[in-house]
Amino acid sequence: MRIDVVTIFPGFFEGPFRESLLGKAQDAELLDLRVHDLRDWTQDRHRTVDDSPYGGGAGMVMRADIWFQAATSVWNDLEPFTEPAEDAILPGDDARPRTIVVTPRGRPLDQALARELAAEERLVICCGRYEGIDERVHDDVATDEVSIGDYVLAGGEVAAVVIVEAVTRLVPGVMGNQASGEDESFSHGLLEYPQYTRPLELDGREVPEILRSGNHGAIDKWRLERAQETTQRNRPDLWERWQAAHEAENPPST
Ligand code: JEB
Repeated sequence: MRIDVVTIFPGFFEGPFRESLLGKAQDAELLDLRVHDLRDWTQDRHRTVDDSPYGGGAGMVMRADIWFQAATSVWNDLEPFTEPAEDAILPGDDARPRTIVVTPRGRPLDQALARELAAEERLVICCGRYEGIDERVHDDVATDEVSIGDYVLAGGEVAAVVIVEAVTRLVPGVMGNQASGEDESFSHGLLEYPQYTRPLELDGREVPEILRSGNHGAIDKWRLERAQETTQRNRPDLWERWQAAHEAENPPST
């Protein structure tokens, strides 16, 4: 899988994309992560990417023309200022790869969307700053608008790292183990059960007796009950959905 990220802060991704699993996946050529500096597509002395909003208002907006040039180069694998060929992919074309603009007004990222994106051969992620990006980029560069949650960040870079991590861990062979990242929280609709390892006792705090009993039926039952408890307490929204999906096994109590 190839992922291109376009940003005015390319240095931001150096750590996250080189560390641990992502670095190893790139060495193994399972992943091709490329980060591009949006300012490479500017022409002026100050490498300007923003301007004041039409209609007035606070702050600055990222210019559509710079984003159109950058996206066209990235889609067609061209250097900045290279003229696209006759048959090149252009803004608005149906043939463009999934191109995500991260924005607080996007589709909320969840495991279903991560799975959908992990099935793509190529992704492009566009990171805005300031008050956001000219709407024409949302219209004709983006195929997808994605948000990582209901809080306001200062820009799209952190959101891009989150999306890359959630997506790439689902690409076969990228995770350290071979469990393919899919038998965990959210895959079965409940939060994960608590986990323990050695030491057995830590300053008087013991690992629950049942996990050492060897009774796998009882262990499964205990884990399900703990998962149900934490889901009910921390995520009433998920709990309602899970209960609805399991009505048959869990008949309403009187
Ligand atoms: C993503 C961004 C900004 C109004 C004021 C300031 C580009 N879940 C999320 N929260 N915030 C963002 C996001 C995602 N994905 C996000 C891109 C940009 C915030 N800002 C700051 C946006 N709108 C600029």
